[in-house]
Amino acid sequence: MCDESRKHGSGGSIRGIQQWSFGAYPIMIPKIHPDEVIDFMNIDSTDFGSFTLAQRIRHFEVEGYVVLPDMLDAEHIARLKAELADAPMAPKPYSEYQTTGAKQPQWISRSAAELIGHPPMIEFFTELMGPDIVFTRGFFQRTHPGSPGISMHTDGQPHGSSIFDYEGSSPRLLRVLYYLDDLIPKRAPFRLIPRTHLSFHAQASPYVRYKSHPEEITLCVKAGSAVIIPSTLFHATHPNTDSSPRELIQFGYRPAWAGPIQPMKEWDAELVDNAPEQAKPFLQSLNTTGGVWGLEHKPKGMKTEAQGINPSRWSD
Ligand SMILES: O=C(O)CCC(=O)C(=O)O
Ligand SMILES: [Fe+2]
Repeated sequence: MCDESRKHGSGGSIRGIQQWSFGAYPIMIPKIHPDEVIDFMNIDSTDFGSFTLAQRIRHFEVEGYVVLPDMLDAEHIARLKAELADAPMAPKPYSEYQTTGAKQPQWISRSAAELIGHPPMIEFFTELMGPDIVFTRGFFQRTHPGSPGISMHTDGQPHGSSIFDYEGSSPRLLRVLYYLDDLIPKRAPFRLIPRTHLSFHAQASPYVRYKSHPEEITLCVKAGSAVIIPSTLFHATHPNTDSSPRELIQFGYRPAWAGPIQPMKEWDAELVDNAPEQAKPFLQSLNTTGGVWGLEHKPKGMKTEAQGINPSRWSD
């Protein structure tokens, strides 16, 4: 799956700074600190393009990730990039080369807002989670040359946390990562530890972080691919040692019943009113929940079937 054929100029190294040139313009690539280097990659070679719906659901639920290739075509990627080109960006505390949009991308770019209800993704989500789905958060990230990798982490903590707020407390939450550039081995490819979302072991505490893990794998997906993970899966990135940045739009979704443990600040009503029609069904209250305290032992109208929990849902 990895494509190393795109080369960007020619390179050399001066005092820890990698120098690349595009014609007459030299580009300095800051060297990655030795502590930040992960010196191995187990590149995943799964042929996700051939997957049936049942295989996609099984891979997501059991392995803890699935790739949906070709979710965005070249024109769509170019439009998203153009609309987000001037988005105000803020650096992460650990590196000025890792930047994230100061505002959520759907409130800056109409195309990013439409992407919330992207029909092929919603078709898959409806099979995975049922039809009542809440969009929880959008992120836009630009990972510049010289950025160290992201440490192994989960995107949710069941009691809430300073990084993910109460969004991450939802008992079912997923992230979809739309990559706007090819993830080649040098350009901050995605890392993950399969099946960690299933572990009952204390080492799977979502409050713990790891630098790396011997059984982690690396995904080198094409631009326009979407990677989908449960919030409780351990995942990370490699550094960007390429000469060009890589951009990512990340969205959070959950089934409507799986609300957060504490109230969250609602969306600005005006932003929701002005959102594209295809996004609106997912821009529900962030406090939508099926949580009830007073349960009955034998409520009226109990059903006798439910396809979404069929053990056979992983077979066609
Ligand atoms: O940049 C990536 O590919 C992953 C980003 C990520 O995991 C995060 O922002 O929580
Ligand atoms: Fe993450």
